[in-house]
Amino acid sequence: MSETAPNAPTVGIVMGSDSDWPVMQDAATALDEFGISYEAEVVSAHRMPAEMLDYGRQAADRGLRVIIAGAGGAAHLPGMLASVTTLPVVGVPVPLKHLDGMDSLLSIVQMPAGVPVATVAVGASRNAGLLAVRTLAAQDPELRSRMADFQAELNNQAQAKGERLRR
Ligand code: RP5
Repeated sequence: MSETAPNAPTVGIVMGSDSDWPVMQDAATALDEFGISYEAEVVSAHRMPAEMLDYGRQAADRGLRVIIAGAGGAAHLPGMLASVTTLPVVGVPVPLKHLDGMDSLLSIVQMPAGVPVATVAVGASRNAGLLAVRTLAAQDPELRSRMADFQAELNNQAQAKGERLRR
């Protein structure tokens, strides 16, 4: 059995390159809003394969509970991590200069049966962060209550927009 450090992060945000950070930082912002601890790392599937496999294999024992993985182009990082960890992996297709992120999306979403990656929309790393919060909230009533408040606020904002249109 392994020991988890008391201040170990709960969510791992990983990406194929530091050039993905402008997209991936919205996941970190969402986690910050809910007070969830996280780490952010570059772990390239293609340029750092050994480190990437180590990261996935050690993630659960280090105390991580969800991995958010973003990559662009031939975006194999989320799927490869999912193949070596039992943790839920949320995949973020990062759009690059060509193909509008369709290459990233298809690389991440088309996983073989048995190895799931929860794929969000192209560039939608905020939703990846919120999905990580929901995953943690399933076993945390206080966090679930804060997610309910967040959703109620979304509802209020949508209603207010509708009212402005009707005026
Ligand atoms: C992918 O290649 C990375 O996830 C990134 O989206 C893309 C380009 O990386 P850089 O050439 O900017 O480092 O593996």
